[in-house]
Amino acid sequence: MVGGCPNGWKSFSGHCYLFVYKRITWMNAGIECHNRGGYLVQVDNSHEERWLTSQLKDEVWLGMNDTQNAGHWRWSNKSIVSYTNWRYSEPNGERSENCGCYCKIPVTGLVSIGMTDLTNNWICLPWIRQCTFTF
Ligand SMILES: [Ca+2]
Repeated sequence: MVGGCPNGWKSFSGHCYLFVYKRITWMNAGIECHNRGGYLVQVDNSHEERWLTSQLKDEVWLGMNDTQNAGHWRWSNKSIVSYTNWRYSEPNGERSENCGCYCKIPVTGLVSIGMTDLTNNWICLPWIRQCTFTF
C-alpha cells in the first residue's frame, strides 16, 4: 500500500489511479476497469488535470463521453462533466466523436475522438482508472 492505494496504483489527493499502457478500445477499457472494480478516470479540476497529465507516458482514454446526447458530456459513472479544458479547436466531430481523451502528447487539453476510430494512428487507447478509497 502506498498512500492508501494498492501496489502499482498512484495516489493523489485522496484518490488512487491505475495507469495501464495497453491499447484497447474505449468500450473494452471501461469493461476492464469495471472488472477490476474501477471506472475510467474522471478529472474534476485543473489541479487534478495537471497532476494526471504530468504522469502520462502516452495517450489515454478518459471516462468522458457524450454518447447519450451529443454535446452533453458525462463521465463513465454518469455524472455530468463540470470541468473541461478543451484543446484548441476541440471538441469537434459532432456526433462522430463521442469520447474525450488526452491523446496528443504533450497534453494541452482535452481532445474529442470517436470511440471506434481504430484506424487513427494517434488514437488514445491506453487507459486510466480511478477509484476512491475510504481512509
Ligand atoms: Ca476531435
